[in-house]
Amino acid sequence: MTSQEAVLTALRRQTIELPSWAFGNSGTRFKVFGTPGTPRDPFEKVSDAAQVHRYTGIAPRVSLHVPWDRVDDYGELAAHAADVGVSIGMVNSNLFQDDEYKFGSLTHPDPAVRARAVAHHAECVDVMRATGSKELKLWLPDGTNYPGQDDLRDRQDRLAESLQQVYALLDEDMRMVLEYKFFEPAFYHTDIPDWGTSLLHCMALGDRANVVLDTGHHAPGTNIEFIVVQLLRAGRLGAFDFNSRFYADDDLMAGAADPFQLFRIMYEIVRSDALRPESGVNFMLDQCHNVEEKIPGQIRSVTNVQQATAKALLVDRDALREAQRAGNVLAANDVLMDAYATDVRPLLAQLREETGLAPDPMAAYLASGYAERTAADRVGGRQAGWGA
Ligand code: RM4
Ligand code: MN
Repeated sequence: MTSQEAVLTALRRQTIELPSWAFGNSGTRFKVFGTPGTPRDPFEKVSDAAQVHRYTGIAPRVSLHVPWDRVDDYGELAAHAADVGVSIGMVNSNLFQDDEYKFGSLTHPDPAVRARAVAHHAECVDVMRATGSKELKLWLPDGTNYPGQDDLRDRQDRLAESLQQVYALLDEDMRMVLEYKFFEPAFYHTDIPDWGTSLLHCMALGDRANVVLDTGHHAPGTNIEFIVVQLLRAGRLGAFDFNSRFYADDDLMAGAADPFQLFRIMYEIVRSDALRPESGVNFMLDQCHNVEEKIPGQIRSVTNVQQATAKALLVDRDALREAQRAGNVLAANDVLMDAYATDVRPLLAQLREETGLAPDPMAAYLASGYAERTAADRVGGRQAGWGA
């Protein structure tokens, strides 16, 4: 059995990055429900993210989204982050909210629109320089709704050229991560629908371009852990966007829909020794909290990922290998299921207590009075969120 100390050592080094947009109001196409105390600007989003770190101890970075997190002085935003105990993580670009992008952004038939989409990344890189961020994240909404609407192959060529221009904007110590999504907002074809397409573009770009795996961006039944294995083998897994899906891209709390899948994914991470920060995989959440409280929603998600990780670390890999070599199917399956069935909550409570944290982050946050204070303080002003 893996020693408890080895498990704790690995867990002590784990970090999870939080999305700033999880703290703003979001919703469905039908309704955005407001929440008392919702941040009114990016500074308040960062403050809320810092609460998640304060109680979990493993969420020290906040991912920004441009333009949603546009501020006059990004240095000031980074300084604020440091003041509240976190730092700025990835910078996410936005290629889906301008009228010009109706028929695509980086793939658009009109070179002027493509140039505009590339130029947006120059702004993002400036934000990275001002905040100390080292990762630029791209998710491409481009695609078509009808067969024949545009030329599929030309769009790939245009995409490759635009991506090269974006890649060229990066400083030497910066990298790019490229996300895929199988459908939506386009319904017939998507220009980066899967990990293979993302990987091909990353490989054409260079060593500093890697794939982002958003757990919500696959067809039902897809074996996501297998994709994780392939990308790790190729040294091209740049980041996760963790969330849960029941139907499509539901952006629900990580581990809520299928904690066993999350465990299987984290097992492959542990198996390939990719949990270490030096492995270059950024473990991020990409979620929104439409009906649940936002800070608690993030705390729950972080602890779900942490629990799945602890269980993955508990897998007795020697016993597993032995059973696999012997062709003992049931024994091998048992080894995994044993680890999955372990209640790791006491172990995680111990981990927190040794660093001076409360054993139960959710209870500690709820007892802190932060939600009541912000609900009283953040009155008036424009609410920041989607489209802000
Ligand atoms: C996409 C994708 C991106 C996120 C946007 C808002 O579905 O998951 O990561 O930034 O939504
Ligand atoms: Mn995502």
